[in-house]
Amino acid sequence: MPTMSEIQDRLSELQQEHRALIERPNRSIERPGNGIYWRWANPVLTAAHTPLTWRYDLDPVSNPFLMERLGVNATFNAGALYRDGKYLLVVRVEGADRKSFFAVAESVNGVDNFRFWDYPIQLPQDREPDTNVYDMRLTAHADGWIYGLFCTERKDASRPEDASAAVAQCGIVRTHDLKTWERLPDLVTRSGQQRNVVLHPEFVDGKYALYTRPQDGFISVGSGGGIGWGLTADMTRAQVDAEVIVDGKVYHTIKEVKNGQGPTPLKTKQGWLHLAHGVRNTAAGLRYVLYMFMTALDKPWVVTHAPGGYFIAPEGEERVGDVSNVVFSNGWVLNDNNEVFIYYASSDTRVHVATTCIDRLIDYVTNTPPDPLTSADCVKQRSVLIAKNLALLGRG
Ligand code: M1P
Repeated sequence: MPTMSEIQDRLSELQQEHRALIERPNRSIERPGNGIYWRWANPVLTAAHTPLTWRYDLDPVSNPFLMERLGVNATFNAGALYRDGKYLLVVRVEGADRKSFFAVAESVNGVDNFRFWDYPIQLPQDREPDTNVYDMRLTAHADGWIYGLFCTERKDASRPEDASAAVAQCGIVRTHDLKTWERLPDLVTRSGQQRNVVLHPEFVDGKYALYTRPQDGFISVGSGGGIGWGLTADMTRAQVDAEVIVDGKVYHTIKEVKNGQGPTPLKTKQGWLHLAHGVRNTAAGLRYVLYMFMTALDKPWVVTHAPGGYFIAPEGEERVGDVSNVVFSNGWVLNDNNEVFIYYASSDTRVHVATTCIDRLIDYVTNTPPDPLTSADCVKQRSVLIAKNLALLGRG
């Protein structure tokens, strides 16, 4: 058996390693880069950032080997909010037992030193209990509440013989401080399954507006899919009776298989800025990338600008993880200096940040040409750019 002094040494070593990870300064990379955004070198959150008190039993009597008792597998897909000069993330934390839960981590500069609050969020279970919850989108709504919309997953009771058969729906909570949460009934729609539901921050025609993602199956969207849009009069009994598709799936594009709204859209003078994920299939499995579009200020369900291709695709270590070749974002924030912090997760494993500003994003979205949809038209599109550049360089 280890002696008390050996246990103490091991604890000090663990604490030192944890502190060094959390306090490690981050740095932006990729200059000169693509001019649209800058990635930061280190992930802002990993499983190892979770407090030791969540994972180890620190009592030398019940845990003389100071073993990890409740492991954490991953931290990813974080909702985000900027409040009182702080960057707050509601992170999807996945235990070694595969269950996800939510926990708040905060930082004063948004790029490093993220620290989890002492306890994860105790999500009220006063309605139909959830088996698994994930991917919360935070919306500071014009009604004064902060809403958290997330995926609640439960066993599909109609298929007891299939242990994997599940139903995904949109769970809803609201809060003023991210500490006390009120659980509201799940969103009711006409779709059998829903994921990636996001609340628009303003009333539209006096109603709450929701971006949805109707789907037939748990993984596959089937004949459904696309980013939908619907209205509800009341978030305490949210029900969307009619969904229109804002941004659909398109053959041979980055969103051929499925797509989904990312974080709550950002309001700009030119329109609503949207970040979304698009999914295509490959021989190596699904590939998730992020893309952007803009919708009209007075009609947030109408796309006005849609740059072609992806905005962020997995790179380097981002390409590898529990679900490889995935980037996913459900949180970004606009701070008081018009800077935008994009929190994106890679391969369902860790959270990264990329930074930019509103003006760059507006320029990117409004001036990047759309996807011409065929190889021949892509060559024509690129040739126009090349000819212009060669003329500018005196080689035209
Ligand atoms: O594994 C990739 C992502 O898959 C799902 O997203 P979607 O419903 O759009 O396919 C979610 O489970 C998400 O959490 C996950 O990151």
